[in-house]
Amino acid sequence: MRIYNQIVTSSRNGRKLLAILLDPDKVDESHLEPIFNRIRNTSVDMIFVGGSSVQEKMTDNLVLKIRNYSELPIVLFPGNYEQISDHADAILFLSLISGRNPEYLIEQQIKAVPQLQKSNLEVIPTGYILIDGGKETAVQRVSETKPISAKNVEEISQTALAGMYMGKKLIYLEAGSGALNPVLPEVIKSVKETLNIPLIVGGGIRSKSALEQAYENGADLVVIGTAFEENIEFLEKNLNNEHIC
Ligand code: 1GP
Repeated sequence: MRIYNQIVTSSRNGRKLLAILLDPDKVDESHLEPIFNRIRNTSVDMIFVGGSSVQEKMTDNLVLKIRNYSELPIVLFPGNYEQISDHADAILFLSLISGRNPEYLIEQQIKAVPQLQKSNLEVIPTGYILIDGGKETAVQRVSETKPISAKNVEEISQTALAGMYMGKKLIYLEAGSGALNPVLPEVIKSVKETLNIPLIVGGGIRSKSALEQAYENGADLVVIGTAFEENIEFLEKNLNNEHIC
């Protein structure tokens, strides 16, 4: 449990983690070299790879290419069971616990088993909670589930706690890729107070202040995709070489 232990240890020590999300469907491979030249100068801790609609083999292909440029841990953040690459280090074994679609609560997970059994991937059980980020996002469209209302702190906290009681090792609060509004600080704070497992927050984080706000309110790991996709200078402009809060 190398990656999970890193997250837990960092969480206990108050060292905040940052992951960059690369979507195989969106990343132009010819940009990988400049992307990783940028990432190398920042305090990014891991690379997440995944997307809502990615064709088979594209994930494996991207993971292998990333290996040419970076030694950072690669964590799969799959939209479905076809996005599993044995060449990554770990997989967030997601269950969309905000939704009520059995396909994303258990079916996809069962379909993933044959490949996981053959791989050495570190499997990290993760409760994935979709929260309204102000517009319909790909997760909502693909999973055909509704997000929880952004201000419904009670339902979000109870869902997170139910996830922990079910044995999830991480909770991921997701406003959706490209969300107009990131997860509210009071939601992050309330969820963090109820959990004794690490908390991931992502979706719509596009500024240094949004990043710091997420950390200050209890996010242990923040995931940034769109802001970096749109401007690979985002990290250098918004991070010093340190993001401990
Ligand atoms: C999406 O949480 C991630 O699943 C990242 O979202 O693309 O909005 O940064 P953004």
